[in-house]
Amino acid sequence: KIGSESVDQATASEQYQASVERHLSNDVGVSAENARAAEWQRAASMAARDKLAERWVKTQQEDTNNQERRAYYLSAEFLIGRAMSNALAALNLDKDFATEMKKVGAEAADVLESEPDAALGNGGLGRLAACFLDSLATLGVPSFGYGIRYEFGMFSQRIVDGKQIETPDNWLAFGNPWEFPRRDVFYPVQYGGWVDYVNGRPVWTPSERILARAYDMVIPGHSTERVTTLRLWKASALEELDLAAHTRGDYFRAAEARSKAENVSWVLYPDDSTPQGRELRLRQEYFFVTASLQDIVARHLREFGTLDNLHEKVAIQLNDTHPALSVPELMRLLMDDHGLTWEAAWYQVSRIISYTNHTLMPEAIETWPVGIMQYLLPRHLDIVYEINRRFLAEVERKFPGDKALLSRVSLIAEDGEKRVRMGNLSIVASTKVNGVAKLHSDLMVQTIFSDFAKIFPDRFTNVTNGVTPRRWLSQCNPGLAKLVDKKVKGNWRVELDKLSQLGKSAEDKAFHADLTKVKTANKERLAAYIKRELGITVDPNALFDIQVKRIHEYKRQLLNVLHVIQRYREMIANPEADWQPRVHIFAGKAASAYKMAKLIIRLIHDVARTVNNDPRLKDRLKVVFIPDYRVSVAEKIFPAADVSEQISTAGTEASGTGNMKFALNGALTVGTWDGANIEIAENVGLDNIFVFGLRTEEVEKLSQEGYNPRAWYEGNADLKAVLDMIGNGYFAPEEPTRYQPIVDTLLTRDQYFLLADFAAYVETHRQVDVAYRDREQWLTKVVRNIAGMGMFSSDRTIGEYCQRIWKIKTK
Ligand code: DL6
Repeated sequence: KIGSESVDQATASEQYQASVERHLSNDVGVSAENARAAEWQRAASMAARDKLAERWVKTQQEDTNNQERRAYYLSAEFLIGRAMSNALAALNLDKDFATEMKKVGAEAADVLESEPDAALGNGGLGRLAACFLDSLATLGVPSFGYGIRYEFGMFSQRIVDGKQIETPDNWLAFGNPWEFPRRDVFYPVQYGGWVDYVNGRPVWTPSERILARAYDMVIPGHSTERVTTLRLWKASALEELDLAAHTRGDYFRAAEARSKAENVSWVLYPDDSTPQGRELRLRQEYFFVTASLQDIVARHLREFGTLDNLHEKVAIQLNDTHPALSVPELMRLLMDDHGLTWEAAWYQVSRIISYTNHTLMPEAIETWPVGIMQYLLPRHLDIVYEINRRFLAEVERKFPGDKALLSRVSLIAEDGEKRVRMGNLSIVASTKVNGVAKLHSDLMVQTIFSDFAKIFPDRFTNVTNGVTPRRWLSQCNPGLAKLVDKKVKGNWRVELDKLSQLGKSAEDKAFHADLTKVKTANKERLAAYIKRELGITVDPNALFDIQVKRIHEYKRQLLNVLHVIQRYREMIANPEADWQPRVHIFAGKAASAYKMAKLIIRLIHDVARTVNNDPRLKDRLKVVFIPDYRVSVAEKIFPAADVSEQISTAGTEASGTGNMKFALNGALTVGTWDGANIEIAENVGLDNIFVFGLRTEEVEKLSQEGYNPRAWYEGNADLKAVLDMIGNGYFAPEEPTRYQPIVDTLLTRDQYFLLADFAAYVETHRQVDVAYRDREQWLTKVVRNIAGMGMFSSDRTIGEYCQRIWKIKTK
């Protein structure tokens, strides 16, 4: 049998190699002699895609035959990154690809690098959705992801004179070899108009109609032939051309419908955490919700011929509130299009939908002005009002006379401009509502949703996030993966718990030496990238301290900068001391309208300029901002880190997932008692992580007592000196007041308690330096980190969703 498998494998290799060459000549249209890296990339992707297509057909057939419940993951964002390495690994074709590239004289690494990232997301929430797809496929869960095929994804970030410049991300410029346009799958999407009541039945007469067209990406599972589907919707006009207008010579009018329609899926909104409330955004949300729901209902009717059992066969997960219009839309489809009564429709909807919350910040939870809803989705607004009427009546029965409670939980906010509260709408209709880390889920029921937790005590739960170990260890860090292969029995790539076996090698010096080699090679790779991109030389033997994530005040990149400046002061005061050489690396994008975040980026650059060019430091302190942070850059950064910065104010970061990727790649965390840092600490052991700063209760207490940041400034000479340097223009002599807004904010408000946490943070970094010098001790901690990361696989996370929320069996 083994013999025949290897024969099969040999045939598969030859077939793949032949297929790459065929695609190169037949689809890309160049000869092997003339092909450039990007052309090989397209040919190799198409050859892999053919294999995925076979798996897709087989998976669909199995799911149709088995008639099990399917999970549908609705998300406005899927931050997938590159597809090629992952597909090759899943198809077991990675070696064949390398062989083929060698044979034809192409550089495999250049070919992989030429693939653009699919950046259809902002940050954490979108990347989580991508990890979930990988796990849904790997666990063989009957499932679909649904989202928007944005023509332009997350903007590219360039830095000019230390300032962020956004440029459009034209990721489809050369086509997308991974997608399958489904020309026969399209649905109408309607907006506007009015609602009449004919014989008591509502009839919606929309004023605009466009189409949603399906484009599928096949997401392969690992160690299985199962796949899942990411179905993305592209907006198009019902009629692309107004021929009458064209004949009249009115060419603008002739094309107008088309461009107006296509606008809907044109650009991803680049706001992380702070919704903008623009009408086009609401159009986008409704667009992908209605297309996805129509698709789900149509599939169900094809397979079962009735809607009676829809709730038994369909589970829909709302990735935050962006798809919350699913609630009124599914009600509308069931009642208006399929004739169910309100009660029958609600029975179904409330058993189908569940909602994941990703943020505690009240300003980040979406609300839509009733006026815009009335104008764009009048029928849905009626349905929301009716859900609200029935829900408030139920609350009144449970808690009679509590008018304040009614106004707090109402789906409509009435203070000021009337608005629909999308969080409340999602909760009222959901089977389960979950947070994304233990602390976050606890705080969710104690703070923003405490009233709902009283009304629906069994509805709230926690499912801690996870990341896929395929992309975030096996593929991005092949050196470490190889070492793990040697030490760990069993397939850790799909059973990450097995990493705990590394615990017994925690003090093994030979293993430490191997780990050091791998880490150094990864740091050299990143150093070379930094040199190439920025012309800055960094020493791979220095400690690499890294903070990469969206730039946001609550994530406190600024606290990191304050520490760097303090270190700089100490070093120039005592240049001969035996300072631990360090490289402080930052990366991340700021929302285009977020002024303070952009100013922080600029400050990082000005500090870098000053520090990197100060000869007194003798290159022992370097500061680097890596531009255009994205998935493919992250894959180079995580494996190279010694220290992972996870320093949000306690109680503000829902979970974090970068924290998991760093630890999995052997970095030690410097972190606050926030989000999933707490569970990481529980799993790797408190001796192997550097926790500092105020806890959530302490932040709360300080805030209640009246936090006075200026007193902290006056009370700490170092802190005062650091802020004075920033305020006096030390880092921007050409414009000394450049950073006054930062200093003013910190001294008057300091909403995120940087000044209160400064001393503890600086002290923790002193301990890090000491710990880093004791190489064997440090490496023991590194091993214990990797060994403790088993639970942070997205396979575990998806397993929990299946078991506790969707009621879907996994193998
Ligand atoms: O759950 C994924 C991710 C968390 O790890 C982050 O802590 C959280 O900030 C992020 N939230 C968002 C924005 N949310 N909204 N709306 O990306 O989710």
